[in-house]
Amino acid sequence: MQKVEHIGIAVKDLEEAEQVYSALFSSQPYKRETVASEKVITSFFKNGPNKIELLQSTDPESAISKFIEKKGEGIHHIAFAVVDIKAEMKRLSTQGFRLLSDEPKRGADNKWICFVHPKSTNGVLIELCQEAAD
Ligand code: CMX
Repeated sequence: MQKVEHIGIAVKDLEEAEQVYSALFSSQPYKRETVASEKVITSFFKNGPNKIELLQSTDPESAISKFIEKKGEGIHHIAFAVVDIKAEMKRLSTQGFRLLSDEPKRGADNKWICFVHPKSTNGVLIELCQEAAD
């Protein structure tokens, strides 16, 4: 497991949140991307070495909708870069961590991803992220 790849923030209104974070960082998002499988629209900011992902739900049954309903807007997950996601998934599941998929899934910003259930990790949803080759 390597550096923090990004921090995901659940928001109700992506356009409004983009304005807030553009003002905060004095820069515009570098990418907006819909991830149909996760039922989200994402918007990415780079601030120095740091990356922030804003997430707005596209479906009332999505993970982001449920999260906002229960906890309100805020930090939704922390993503860590990994070199070999399958090896990391195997390592973590062998240690008893609860992975949320059996195989890596395609995520936003050209990544292979896998989430670890927050009940395994002291209440924080963790994402593993491997740069996709294509
Ligand atoms: N951070 C911390 N805790 C969280 C959480 C989060 N992001 N989301 C849910 N929880 C907590 C709930 O508050 C609840 O806690 P309590 O039991 O103490 O009340 C518990 O987890 C619920 O767990 P659950 O019943 O197993 O599952 P949910 O239906 O609430 O779903 C989760 C939670 C994490 C399994 C689901 O959101 C998931 O599969 N997430 C992975 C996919 C995802 O988040 N996609 C959106 C982002 C996509 C992207 O980054 O592009």
